Amino acid sequence: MSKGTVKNQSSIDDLCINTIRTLSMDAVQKANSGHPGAPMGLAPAGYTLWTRVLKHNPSNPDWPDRDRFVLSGGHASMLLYSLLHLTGYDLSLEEIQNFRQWGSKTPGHPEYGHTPGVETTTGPLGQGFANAVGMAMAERHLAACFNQPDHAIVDHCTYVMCGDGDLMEGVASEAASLAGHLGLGKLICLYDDNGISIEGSTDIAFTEKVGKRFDAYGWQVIKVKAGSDPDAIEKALKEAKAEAGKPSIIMLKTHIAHGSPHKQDSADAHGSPLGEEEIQLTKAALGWKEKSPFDIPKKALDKFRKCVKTGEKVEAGWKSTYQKYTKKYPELADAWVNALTRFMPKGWENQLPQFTPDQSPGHPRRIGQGPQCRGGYFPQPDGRLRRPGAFQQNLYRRQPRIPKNRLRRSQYSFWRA
Ligand SMILES: Cc1ncc(C[n+]2csc(CCOP(=O)(O)OP(=O)(O)O)c2C)c(N)n1
Ligand SMILES: [Mg+2]
Repeated sequence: MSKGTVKNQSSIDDLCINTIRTLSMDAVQKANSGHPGAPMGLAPAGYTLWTRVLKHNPSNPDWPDRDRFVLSGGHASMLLYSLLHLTGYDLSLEEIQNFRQWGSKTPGHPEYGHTPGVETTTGPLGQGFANAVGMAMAERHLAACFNQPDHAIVDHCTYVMCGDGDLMEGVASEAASLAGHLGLGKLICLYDDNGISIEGSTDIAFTEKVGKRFDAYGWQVIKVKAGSDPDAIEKALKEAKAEAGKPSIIMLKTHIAHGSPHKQDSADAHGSPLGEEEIQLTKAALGWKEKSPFDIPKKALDKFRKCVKTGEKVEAGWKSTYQKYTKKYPELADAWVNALTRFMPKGWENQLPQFTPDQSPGHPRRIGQGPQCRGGYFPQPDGRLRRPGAFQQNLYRRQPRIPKNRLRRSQYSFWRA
């Protein structure tokens, strides 16, 4: 083993973490294709987030006020599939065994709308990170439009896991800059700072100071040296959640292919199966007792599945708030349903401004008038409802530009582009 230490499974936490690792290496091995290293290194972070912090209900992946989880490095998909199966989403063990097979629910990279619980399609590095920024913006916007002082029906965090490859991409930089500008305190990034990328050490092509860059963007930067320790990860997550005015990046020092005697900390584990022999050696090093591939210890499954009951309870709490909200604010509640179901009232298109080719110049500003003319009730960032009318021609423009970091009654400035 090159660096790092392997902690034998002495506790239920270790048993659960190793369950993610073994499922990931077994699935990649069976498919003879895939990326085992990142899921093995990120298993402690995934386990800690999903079982201790994430607000989710495996029985209802579409519950509107769930926390969002985005796996930006889609190549680490077996981490996500393991978590979905283990915590009780509608993703069977058979689907895990069919990883990367035609028609399965477990494609090489996660696909939105295909696998229950996958929040967005990821694979092109950096894109998931940017999507997460968009989700956090959406959360703030919805909260500003719909929450009332006595009833907060929108109050969730967005978590994104990303790797070196994501942070090399320009799209992630642009999105991170915007998130910092807007002070998106409910956006939390877990960065897999494993020092390895597809071609080898990050020394080859990625030596910038990531922490300093994010600090300059206006993010809270939290460094966790013990990136495989669930308690250290949980502490960092709590610190991140406590910072309401800035997004947070948690830089986790991890080991790609954690536990593998010959592949840990090596790019060999990035995108190839470990090999049958190495898997046996790794399982022995982890203190894994199960005999066959894909075996899941009952104790570990029981622990993970507690998420089902907890999730149902948390959603039930939200539902009771929502019911009170619908009674007290029936019009807003209607608008909320319309927004969620993307319902456009009949005849909305009649309110679009008309342009003819001779109108010059084809100024891009005119394009902005389109979405401003949506018919029907239009929820405003100040929580009031307005009916369509002449004023809508300049709906957004008439909104005051309220400074960043104001969670209520805030309005984004879309004039950045
Ligand atoms: C935009 C884009 N460029 C290239 C790739 C191909 N690719 C997939 S994973 C990867 C390396 C990612 O490195 P890292 O995030 O460090 O993952 P790790 O090796 O630590 O698992 C690359 C270049 C991609 N998926 N998307
Ligand atoms: Mg890496």
